[in-house]
Amino acid sequence: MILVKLGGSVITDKSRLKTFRKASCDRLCTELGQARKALAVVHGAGSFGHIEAKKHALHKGYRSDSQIQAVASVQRDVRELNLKVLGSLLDSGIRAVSVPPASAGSFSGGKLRSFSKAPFEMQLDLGLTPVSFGDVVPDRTMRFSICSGDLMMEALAKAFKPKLVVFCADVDGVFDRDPKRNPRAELITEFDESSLRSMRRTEARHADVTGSIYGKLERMLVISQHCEKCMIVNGNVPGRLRNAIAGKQVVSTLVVPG
Ligand code: IP8
Repeated sequence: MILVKLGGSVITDKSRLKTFRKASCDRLCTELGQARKALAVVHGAGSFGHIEAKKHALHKGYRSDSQIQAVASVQRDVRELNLKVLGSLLDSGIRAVSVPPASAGSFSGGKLRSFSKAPFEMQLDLGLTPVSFGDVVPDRTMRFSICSGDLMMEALAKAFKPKLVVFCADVDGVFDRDPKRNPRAELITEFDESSLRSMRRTEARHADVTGSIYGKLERMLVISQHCEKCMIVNGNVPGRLRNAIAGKQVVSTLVVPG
């Protein structure tokens, strides 16, 4: 099985509320459609989730009744994005079905406490492609919390041990410095525990509601222990995802355990 995350920064414009990047999403789904392999897809929330979730501090859990309207509207908004992604996948010939995180997992303290692979397995057995996403979820101690798409990626990787895990980002991979600010930034082609240790912890103010780059990379290192190959590719460059799935050499960061 191949597990793919379509990053929120690729399929949406993260700076403009609820702005879907349809052309990018359609192209990535066309590339996925050419894979002809069992597939599970997870997508981020991008500007359909992060902007409003941050404004109402939904990642901090229940603070006051004033947040409740936002719990409902952010849930609706990420489902709106999910429907758009399903549309792109179906148009590419992929028989995609939606599996929201709370239908497979239960959460407390912002963490996934139990996960049932059955809702995904049943769809895969039918030849369908399950599609999950970052969402606002019920939480036993916080009353509600945010489940990131990356958390679902980790749960799915542990449950299904995929051959290949691909994260589609809006950059070529992990760099030694911020490539958007520093033109001399160099791509790290192989990222492991020691690369993580030598990285400065990203400051909290650079983090979105599901955490910093540092935390995301920590999670990818865990994922890399449960699959044959885990990589980050630039989803904005046509052909990268297709070639990565075909096993061809592509510009990327390979995330390796140990
Ligand atoms: O974009 C975030 O999921 P992510 C989910 O995968 C919400 O980190 C609702 C902001």
